[in-house]
Amino acid sequence: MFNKILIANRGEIALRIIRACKELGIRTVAVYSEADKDSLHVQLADEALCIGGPKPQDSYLNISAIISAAEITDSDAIHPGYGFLAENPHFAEVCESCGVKFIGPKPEHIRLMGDKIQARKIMKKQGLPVIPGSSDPVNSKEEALNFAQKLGYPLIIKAAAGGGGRGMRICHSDVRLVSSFITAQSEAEVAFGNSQVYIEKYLEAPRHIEIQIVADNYGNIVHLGERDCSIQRRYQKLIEETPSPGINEKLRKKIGEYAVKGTKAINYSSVGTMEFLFEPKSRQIYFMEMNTRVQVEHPITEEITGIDLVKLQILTAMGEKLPVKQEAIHFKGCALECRINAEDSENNFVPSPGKIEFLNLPGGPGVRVDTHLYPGYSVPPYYDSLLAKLIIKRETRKECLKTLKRALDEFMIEPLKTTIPFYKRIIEDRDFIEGRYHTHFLDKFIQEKTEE
Ligand code: MV4
Repeated sequence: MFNKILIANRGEIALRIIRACKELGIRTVAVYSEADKDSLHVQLADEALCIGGPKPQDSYLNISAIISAAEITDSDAIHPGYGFLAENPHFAEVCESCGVKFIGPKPEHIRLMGDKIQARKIMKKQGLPVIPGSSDPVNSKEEALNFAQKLGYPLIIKAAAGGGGRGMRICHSDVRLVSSFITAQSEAEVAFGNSQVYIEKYLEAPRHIEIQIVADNYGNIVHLGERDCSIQRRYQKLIEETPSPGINEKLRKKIGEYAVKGTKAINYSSVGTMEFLFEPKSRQIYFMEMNTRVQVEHPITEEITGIDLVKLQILTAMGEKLPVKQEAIHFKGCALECRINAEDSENNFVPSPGKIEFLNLPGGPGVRVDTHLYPGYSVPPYYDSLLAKLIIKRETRKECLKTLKRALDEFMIEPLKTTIPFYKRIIEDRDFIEGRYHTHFLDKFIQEKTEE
């Protein structure tokens, strides 16, 4: 049993974790940077410690400061949230060696899934369909050209230590492949300290479908359905929804079974997300990568399953057995999330931090807002620009869109520039309304609007 959990994060996810702890009767410790002294997570936790300067390196990524804070406060466990240290296997190891439970998977699983080449290999061996491509690192231009012969163009070069779109290169010809190969390798070395790259066939217009899984320490694993995260800009998701408008019951079951099979094979524990690409033309589904953290978009899964993912993550870390069997999990209704960012969507999404003079959060039936904002709060410029998650839950997708429209109209964050006006335009788009979209929908949408 945990008596006290330290939250190694900030913003809305720190609040989300504090709420779960309070309902479980667990005390909480907030850590914060000098830039976050007026933050709500500092106010709402039972205790709070300043751990360093505003730069992430000095505070939320400062492993020794965080471990010291856990020791000073006699915390039993650390919840890393998402981002920062959430997928750092070294941090998870340091926690364990200091006798503090890391609320997440075992370090070996974080490390394994952090290597996208290894992840592909393991999942392929388990019989999951993986995107056609190299099964080992591609070490030379000659090897790369060999794969191009076999697979045909277009191809994509990805960093083994990448993920989330960083360090990727799309190639349409031998000439481009050769020139991109060396730059991809050296970029990967600079960005991740690992120059290994691999090659995949590039799918032109897939949907991004991810499956939420939860596993305990005793080999029990369930999946909680999919999220469609195809609506994104520069690999930043903006709208997520479940169920996916592009997936039917049969396919949902099949992808869910793949996700459970793959995570069972590695004896995974804690929450996790298996990412797939779905190609509507061929109706093929391919495993892409696995995330070993709780994700930003987890609330939409909570809304349609009635399962509290953060509580389950804490309980499984405490060594409790999964309280539900797959047969008892049902998906009810539709849920959708819009990420409200401090970015000027009318001006190339430039960051727009500053002081909030007036705030009106939407509410009423079907509306959930996960946010750390309050009137008078100053959004610091040092961190990601997420201000709030607007989560809508309704019986049908059509009703979701109606509720979303009125919730966006109610939402006021003055005088900051946000992504709210952008969502107001997207929900008027015929293809979006019909659920006909893929991973390049937003690029096209933005391009068309800018040309008008
Ligand atoms: C791909 C792909 C097409 N084919 N891989 C982008 C994020 C990173 N996790 C992997 N990504 C992609 N990998 C192959 N073989 C297209 C993307 C991609 C994408 C994926 C998910 C959501 C949005 C995306 C937007 C552009 C490209």
